[in-house]
Amino acid sequence: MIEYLDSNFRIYKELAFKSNFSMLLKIQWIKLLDEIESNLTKDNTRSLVFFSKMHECLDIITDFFTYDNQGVQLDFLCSIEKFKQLKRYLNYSRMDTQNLIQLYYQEMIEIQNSLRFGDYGKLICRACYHCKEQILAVEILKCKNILPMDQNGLSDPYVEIDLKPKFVFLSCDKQTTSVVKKTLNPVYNETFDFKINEKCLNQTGNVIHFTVMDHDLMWTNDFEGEAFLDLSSVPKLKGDSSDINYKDLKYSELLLIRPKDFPSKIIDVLEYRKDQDKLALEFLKERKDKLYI
Ligand SMILES: [Ca+2]
Repeated sequence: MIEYLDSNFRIYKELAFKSNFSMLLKIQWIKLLDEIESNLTKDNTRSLVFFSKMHECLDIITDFFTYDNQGVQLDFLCSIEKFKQLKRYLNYSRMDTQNLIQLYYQEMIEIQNSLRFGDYGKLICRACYHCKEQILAVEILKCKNILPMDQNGLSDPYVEIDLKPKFVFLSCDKQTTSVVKKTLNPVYNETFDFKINEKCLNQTGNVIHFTVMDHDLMWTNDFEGEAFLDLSSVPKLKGDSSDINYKDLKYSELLLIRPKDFPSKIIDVLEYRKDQDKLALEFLKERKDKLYI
């Protein structure tokens, strides 16, 4: 392909004015990105080797188009949104599954922090870490303005609290608040302890995962929304837990989100791996119920 482009561009270069030639290169660049993207999404059975080759291919084409600064400016090539997306996607495809999963939770935290308004209500909670006892304490205060899930225009909400990624917190089980019946503004005032090592608080991509559900007696419980709290933002308390004045600890107001509103390329990459990769499969299984609601 490079040979083809080279010989054709040589002809154009001789015939066209410099500005026209540069315009032609830019148009061709965007067309090529379309072509690469359509190849990536055509088939579900792409292997890691395939992704790696596509990444190499993108690098070679980038070099060709910039041509030692005599072609299109690298800044222009890199400024195209499709190029950024492709590059990110192909970078993901070269990362190992554990890193990808941690990056996914990091993405969720970034989304969470960037939002000013939400459609699914909010969760008010706070957390702190007791260094001496190695206990993470998570307090669920209340939810506000969640969506009605039942025919009476209300819900029976409860909150699941879990630490993610699962492979980091293997010995921590999910914990659950009580169900508050027939309300869109449930108050819980419940605290949950998790025994974890302090170093888990320093690793990016480690999060507290909150899932708000509507309890149903007859049917499957409904997903209201979820929220994430970065473990590295949790204050570390040095004294004994009995000495601590909890009034000084601030509450966080977390907007509930639904992952279908923020499709992630990381999910696509893990989908390709799931048949050979148990970790990817388990992660997707756990996320699956929420991804498309
Ligand atoms: Ca219900």
